[in-house]
Amino acid sequence: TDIAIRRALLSVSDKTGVVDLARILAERGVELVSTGGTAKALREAGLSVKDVSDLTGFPEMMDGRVKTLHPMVHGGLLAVRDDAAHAAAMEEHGIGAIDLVVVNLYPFEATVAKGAARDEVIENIDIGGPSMVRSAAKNHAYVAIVTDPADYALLEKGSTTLDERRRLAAKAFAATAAYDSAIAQWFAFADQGERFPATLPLTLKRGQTLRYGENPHQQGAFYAAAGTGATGIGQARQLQGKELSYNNLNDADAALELVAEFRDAAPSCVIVKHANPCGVATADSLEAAYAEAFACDTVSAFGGIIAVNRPLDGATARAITQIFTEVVVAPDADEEALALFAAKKNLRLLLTGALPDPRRAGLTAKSILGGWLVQDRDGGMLTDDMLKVVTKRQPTAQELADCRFAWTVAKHVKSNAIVYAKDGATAGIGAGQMNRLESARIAAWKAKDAADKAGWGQPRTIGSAVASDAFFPFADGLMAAVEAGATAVIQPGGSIRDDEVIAAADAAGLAMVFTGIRHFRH
Ligand code: 93A
Repeated sequence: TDIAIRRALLSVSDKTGVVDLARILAERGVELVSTGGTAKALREAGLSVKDVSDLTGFPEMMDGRVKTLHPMVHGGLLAVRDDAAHAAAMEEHGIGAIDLVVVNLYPFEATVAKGAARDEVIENIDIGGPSMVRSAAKNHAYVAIVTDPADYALLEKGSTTLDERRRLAAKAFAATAAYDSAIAQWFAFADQGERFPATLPLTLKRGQTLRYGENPHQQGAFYAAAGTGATGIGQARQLQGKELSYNNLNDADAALELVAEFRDAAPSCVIVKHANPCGVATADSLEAAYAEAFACDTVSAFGGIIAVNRPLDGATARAITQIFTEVVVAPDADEEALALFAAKKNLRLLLTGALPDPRRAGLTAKSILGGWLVQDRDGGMLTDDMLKVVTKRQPTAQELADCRFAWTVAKHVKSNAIVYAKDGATAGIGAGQMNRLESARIAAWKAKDAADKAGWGQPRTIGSAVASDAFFPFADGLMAAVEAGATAVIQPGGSIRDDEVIAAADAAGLAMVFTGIRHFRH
């Protein structure tokens, strides 16, 4: 089952490493056949190579659209060598066997990425290349197909094993599938402007393999969405610390998405635990923002994930390193911060560069039995014109600012979400409860607990604004917030009992604004 390489067809757009490979093959007595540009590169390196056009008896034509699409090529690739009829056909038509194909394709994705015009994009759809890849891969019993320069090394021995050819074929079909899905993605989204095409041509490329999944008995890996230009955790640079775990990535993503909402705001800090924020604050300095975020829930912050919206400075890094933190996510970090973190070997530091645009378009997906639920990412943003004061009392400027802040945080809290905030910092966060009243109570209880621990005398929910990710179906949740000391409320509105809820708010002297949109997050 070992096949000696006698004749190789090399046709590559990316010529990296091809001359070295060809030289080694030539030294082993392999006959080289190439398409125009590749043949030229090999000749310039002093190698002797046959043109595909000599093989086919046709010149490369139509701007290179037709080069290798010919029975002299595909017969040599597809023939079953020990089938008598195939052998006879080869004999009759003078078709020579090809034992190795080295191909990489027209750079379709790179052409799209550089913003090329439609014609240039279309011209970069490779037809002949994928055809050869598929012919060779189908006939891997006899033919080796190499699509990745990383595999050039295994050809140096001048022959391939069946095991190698099978592995190469699997890789080759994955490569053409990914190539075609990039093309289909461009047609669907860029050319046709579809948002939810009938077939979702998604290619996911394995990034890092993870030590395990959500639990140690599950395996896991990170797959990057190819061709989407994703700017997420997948592209962040890890500077130090142990390998990121599945949960680290999930939490770091939650922290990054939330802190990105504060991209253009004052210095801000987010502390996430189990994909929910447990403290968020904006302040005059990053150090102060961290201190305020930490104060919201000093217990949960232990082993948490921290994200900030400014380059980390020494003072903030010093404060962060006082307790155990799993991951720190920041756009950048200064020398002093880096030195302080370097002393904490277990702390994983991720530098993201510019934070992603919270309004950017994109799809999110979640697997359910038998398929995936796909939706636009929640890019919903509050604008002034959306806010409607529904109570007799208007919110003060500070209440309104706290309402907006609490609302932004609530968007990133698992439903039911209730967030109390005061002076640009969360005071209490209630997440993931099956009813809104419980979330309101838990958030208030947590705020009281934080106040007791810090010796503040009274919880920060006194005089706070409270945000609810969806409408209050009854007045009871609102009343829990009143009991906690909230004086302003922001919520979507839209309950059939809105009148009841507004009346309760008025009776308690609250200022309440409706947003008209909600932010479920399950
Ligand atoms: O335009 S094509 O789709 N028509 C073909 O027949 C064909 N055969 C090989 N493109 C074709 N190729 C591609 O040409 C290969 O996939 C490779 O990317 C490129 C190499 O061309 P050259 O050797 O001229 O640089």
